[in-house]
Amino acid sequence: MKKALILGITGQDGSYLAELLLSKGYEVHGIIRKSSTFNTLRINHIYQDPLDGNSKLFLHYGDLSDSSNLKKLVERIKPGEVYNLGAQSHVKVSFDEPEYTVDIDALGVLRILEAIRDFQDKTGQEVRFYQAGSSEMFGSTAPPQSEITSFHPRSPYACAKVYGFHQTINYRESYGMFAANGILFNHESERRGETFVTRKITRAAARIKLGLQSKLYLGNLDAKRDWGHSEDYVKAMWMMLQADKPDDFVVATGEAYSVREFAEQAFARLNLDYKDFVEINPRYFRPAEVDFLQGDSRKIQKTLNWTPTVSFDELVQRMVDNDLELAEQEKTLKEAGFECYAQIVSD
Ligand code: NAP
Ligand code: G4F
Repeated sequence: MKKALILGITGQDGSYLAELLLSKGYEVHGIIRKSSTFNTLRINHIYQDPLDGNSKLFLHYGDLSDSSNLKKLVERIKPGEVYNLGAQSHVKVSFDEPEYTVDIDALGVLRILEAIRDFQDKTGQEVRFYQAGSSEMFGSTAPPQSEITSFHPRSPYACAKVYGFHQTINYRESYGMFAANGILFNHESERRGETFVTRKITRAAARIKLGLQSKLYLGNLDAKRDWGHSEDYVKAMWMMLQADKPDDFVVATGEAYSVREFAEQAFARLNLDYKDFVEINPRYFRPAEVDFLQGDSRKIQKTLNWTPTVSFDELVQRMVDNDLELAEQEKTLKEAGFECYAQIVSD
């Protein structure tokens, strides 16, 4: 039986990847962080207490800042594939917490690579490694961006991801490791974190529709992104580790839309005009913006036969419909006297 270890299993991509690997018969191990509240919401539906039966999903406490524990976990689990999706993944937050972001998103990659190298040296067993690189690495370089486009990172997050990208290649070239980078463009879903712009918009549009919220405050509406669906993108990660040789691939739809267009379409799905509800607030501007990301994914389409299946229209529809359902539940609970979803800051 194939065995995989996922760092970042509680995140959007980690949860879809865990589902995909379980459906392919893998034994899946995930690293979770100790938290004072439950942080396994996205994987509760696939988790079964190993004490209760025949579980194929195992969770372990760990953190990308803790190299000794990462080494122990790799030695104990003996995975054939490791997917590093763990990160402080919010670009704006990386300006507020640059040192922490670089520790986890850059040095964290080095720590897990070292843990794998040690294990391979000791056992001779191959461990295939996937590193979650980002289109943010292109920063201000003009679109369309492909594997041969140069990087010009514009945030602590993007600088850290560039480090992780090059270190992954360095371990491939220096030690012959099967180490692959995905350069993934923005991908969203019904499970997207609520502080990323797409989910912030779809949640707000649904809550506004039901009278639970009156305004939506956003930053730069003119930024353009190439948005796909996370379920398609985790398939690309898996394909990269099944390839004959390790390589780096851009994963993107090839189509770009502005934040304004996303908002327009999301509100329109609910028969609302975004202009009546969206206000610009400088709080959500970034010290440096990435204006235009649009990927050229012909390499992975040709080499690994990957294609995106969810269009922009379908993505917006699925996210809005999901958030309308959540807003309906919230409204019902509120009317029954329960306060179920506090509206706190959202970057
Ligand atoms: P996400 O939802 O923010 O999930 C991030 C995951 O990393 C969570 O499981 C989080 O755990 C975990 N994590 C955070 N800090 C950690 C630490 N110190 N040690 C170990 N784990 C830690 O992100 P995502 O959208 O799924 O993205 C997955 C990866 O792809 C990230 O590396 C991201 O930077 C990268 N990426 C994402 C996109 C995109 O558009 N989604 C595009 C390109 C690249 P908690 O749940 O405990 O916070
Ligand atoms: O949704 P965002 O926060 O995503 P961003 O910065 O593109 O980063 C995401 O995609 C990257 C891949 O390119 C990942 F590597 C990264 O981990 C993350 O998943 O912002 C998208 C755009 C930006 O231009 C931002 O300035 O939306 C603009 N925006 C406008 N108002 C806003 C807001 N973004 C957020 N988060 N909140 C706003 O109120």
